Amino acid sequence: MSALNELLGRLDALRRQAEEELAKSDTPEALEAFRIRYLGRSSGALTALMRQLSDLPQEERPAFGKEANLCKQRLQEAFDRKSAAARGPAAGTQATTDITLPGRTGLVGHIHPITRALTEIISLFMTMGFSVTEGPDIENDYYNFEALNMPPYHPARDMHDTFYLTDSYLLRTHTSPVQIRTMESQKPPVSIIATGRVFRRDWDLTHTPMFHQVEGLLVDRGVSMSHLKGVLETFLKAFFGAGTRIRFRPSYFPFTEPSTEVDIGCVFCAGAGCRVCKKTGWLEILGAGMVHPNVLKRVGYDTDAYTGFAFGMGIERLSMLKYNIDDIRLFFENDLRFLRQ
Ligand code: 2NL
Repeated sequence: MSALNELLGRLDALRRQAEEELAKSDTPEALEAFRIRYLGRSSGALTALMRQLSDLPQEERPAFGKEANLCKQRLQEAFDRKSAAARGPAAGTQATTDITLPGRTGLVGHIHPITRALTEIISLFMTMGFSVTEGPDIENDYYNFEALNMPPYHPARDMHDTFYLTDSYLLRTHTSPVQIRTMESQKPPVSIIATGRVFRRDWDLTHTPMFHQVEGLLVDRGVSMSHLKGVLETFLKAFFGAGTRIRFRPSYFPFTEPSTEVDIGCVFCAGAGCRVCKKTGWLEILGAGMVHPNVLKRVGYDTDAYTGFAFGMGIERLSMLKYNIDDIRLFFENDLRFLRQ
């Protein structure tokens, strides 16, 4: 074997040995020992082998020198990679992920409190057999007023309360038109709730020009006020808690007769009297009544055979009472501090 081949063989053996040992060197101490043993400038094994260059004939020296340098360079690179990894990701290059940094959490979205209340209300009434209906925001005078027993001179039509778009079109002031349209197209029995946006010219602590309403309607043979009471009590106890106290006060709406307003025991002071219930211990929560015969007649229902009850409530108000929100305007400002809570 030539002297060159002999040296190249030893170089190859040394490279294998070094690679094996580097693979096993996992601590900073082991890596430093590896560096001194193989790559050290004065006493390293590679340096020692390279010194043997002088034993070779002149013409064979460049070939061995080239191989030896390449080997040293490779080992050095492998060593550098390994030590960077061993010193921890933070000590690595910019491309290395530092798993010791605190994680960046994504922003979690929230269901808007109106949507939350609406979803729960819908699901409670569906449990009781009601279907959910919707209709257009823009209505005409007939469906918003006339069909609901509010003739042209009725004060609720006042420009101060209603957004008129033209002489004949307006933004609906309640979701009742949806129920009128349903009754026009469907024979009794009817049991529906209508949900959606409604519009009134109001803007203060407890009123916004747009708010959300849920109205309910049930028409069948033999429907009475006690059915209305049963449905509303079931709903209110499920929504506000089984211990909720409920009272029915006589009231007036043009589209129901008799009419009632329903209160629940104040959720803030449990009836003791506070700022929210104005020291009465009660909170007004919805309006209801037996559908006025004029309304049933106009949609072509036989009022000798059928009676019905109806009710309406503002979702903002229910949501405020349930989630303890004290200003209705918070719903519509989309302040993230509010929405995140
Ligand atoms: C309230 C009161 C109410 C109705 C809505 C209704 C609908 C038809 C016929 C008869 Cl189609 N009545 N709806 C009845 C009583 C009260 O709403 O305070 N709403 C926020």
